[in-house]
Amino acid sequence: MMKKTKGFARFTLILTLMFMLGSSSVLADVSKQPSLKEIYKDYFDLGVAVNNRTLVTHAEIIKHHFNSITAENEMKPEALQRTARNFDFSSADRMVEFAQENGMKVRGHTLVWHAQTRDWFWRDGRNQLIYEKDEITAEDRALVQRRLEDHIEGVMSHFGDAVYAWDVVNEAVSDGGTIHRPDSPWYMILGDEFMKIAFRKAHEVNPNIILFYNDYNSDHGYKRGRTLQMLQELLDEGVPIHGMGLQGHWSVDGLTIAEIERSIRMYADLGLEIHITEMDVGMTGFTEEEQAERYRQLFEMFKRNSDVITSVTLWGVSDDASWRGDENPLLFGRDHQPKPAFWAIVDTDKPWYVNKAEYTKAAVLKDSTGQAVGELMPGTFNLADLDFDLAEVTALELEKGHLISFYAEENAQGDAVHFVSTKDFDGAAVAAQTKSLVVRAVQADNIALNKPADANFLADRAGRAVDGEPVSSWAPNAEPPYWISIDLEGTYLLSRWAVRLQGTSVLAGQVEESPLNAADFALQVSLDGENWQDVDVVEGNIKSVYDKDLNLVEARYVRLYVTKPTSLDHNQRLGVHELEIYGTPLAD
Ligand code: 9MR
Repeated sequence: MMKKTKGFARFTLILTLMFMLGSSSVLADVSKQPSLKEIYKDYFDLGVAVNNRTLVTHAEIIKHHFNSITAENEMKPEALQRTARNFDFSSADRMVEFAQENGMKVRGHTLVWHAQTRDWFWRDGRNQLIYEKDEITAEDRALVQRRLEDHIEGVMSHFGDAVYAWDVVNEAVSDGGTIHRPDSPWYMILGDEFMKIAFRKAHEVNPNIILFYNDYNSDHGYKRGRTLQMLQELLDEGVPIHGMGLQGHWSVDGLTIAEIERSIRMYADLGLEIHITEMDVGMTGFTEEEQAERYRQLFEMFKRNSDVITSVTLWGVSDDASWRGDENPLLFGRDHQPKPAFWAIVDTDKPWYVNKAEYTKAAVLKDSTGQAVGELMPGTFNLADLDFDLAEVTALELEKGHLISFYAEENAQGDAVHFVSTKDFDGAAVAAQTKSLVVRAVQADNIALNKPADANFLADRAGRAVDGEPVSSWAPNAEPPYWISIDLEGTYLLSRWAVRLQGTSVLAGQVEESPLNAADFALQVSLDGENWQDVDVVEGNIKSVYDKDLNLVEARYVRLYVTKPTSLDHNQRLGVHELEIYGTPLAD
């Protein structure tokens, strides 16, 4: 046996430390995450802005999830040509090399901008800033035009086809009343010619490259009209512009999805290809879940418009490496782990937590010491095949929106008992009576929608309470009790119910509280349509919407049973505009 020396001990210690770091580090986890570029490959390229630091610190995430990169700063004029004719491509080349080694595309950002551009571009032979001169001469203009063209030529010929698309001009449209941003030295010196010069030169240097105009807030009404007008005029003159870059610095609130979508279609109607070039979604004042929902809706909309959107680039990898870091706007958190926003775009048809559970875990089972003895993904398992003993389990921790069902027979057959998270679970008793279990997401749809409905008054109008139409209602006008029942046409495990009462109607003023609602009522459930059991009893309600989570309960039929409307004396009228039931179908 090898004798342990001091050196050997240190070596094993380092190995152990490396192993510990390795096992908990991002590197170890990233490959298990669903790859975003794979998920979106039939829709558009998925890009990310990188910088010298993140190219190293976030390399695994970048490679796994993205198939396009943009240099956050390293291809801007001040980075490539800090002083006249002294091109420095070192950082930019490293990025192109990284992209090529990993089969990624490179978007170039940006050739012509008023910012991050050294002012030597705009100084005359006497070192005077030309745009500050009282009179700008033809000679001054020629000088600046030459520098502009030389920069474009130098940069584009250096990268050749390795940079497949360029933001030729960035942020030229004004935030005020004029079309052109008045404080841009390019505009001050060359007038609106500078756009034409830039695009024509870029196209001349390399006709293979797709050329973009890129800007922020171009989807906002205040800026959109002017931007469309400017682009239309340039296109009418035959200026080679191929694409519109919408930066996409959004927030959880702000523009509606419909408004952003309308803008995308308007730019596309000019015949332009659309790139979302600098996407992030600031979440100040909102939760990570609300941010996730906004990301989900945006990506759902991008997919709908993938006939014109060919690339979506996130402006940074994780919140600690974002220009708006205090707004935590990206898909990965400060710990470089996926946020709810990441999980939300993995599958835009499902809630983020369902996607997350499918790739991580949906349930943790713990013993009396608080130790996790088992972890389960969504799925069906026979107890005999589990690698832990259910009898030892005394607590269940389900991921948000999930439940666990134990069945009397193998393969989820026979009678079942159902649980959500609980600290008080008798694993021994459950194990003695069951042979299989199912872990699944609670369904998020309203299962009462358009199902057969019946009532003790105005039965022919009962369907109006389950038609998904908020204006129509079932409105009995007689002596209570009133009831309306729904046949769910299958057995479900109910987890939530909601009723939208008279106060939600336009006539009642769509008020939060109203004397025209229901005061005393109950939700009842039944398996046979004859024997009913109260599962939620409410007294003295005045709210127009009652929405409540339920203790899991099995039902085929549900009934709203109203014993007292809140309505005024002499008017017993009650309006049920919508009765909603949420639940998960159970295998028979
Ligand atoms: O993310 C970039 C940040 O690191 C720079 O400090 C900043 C300087 O202007 O530019 C940021 O990127 C901008 C992009 O080039 C153009 N659109 C707005 C972006 C955010 O400011």
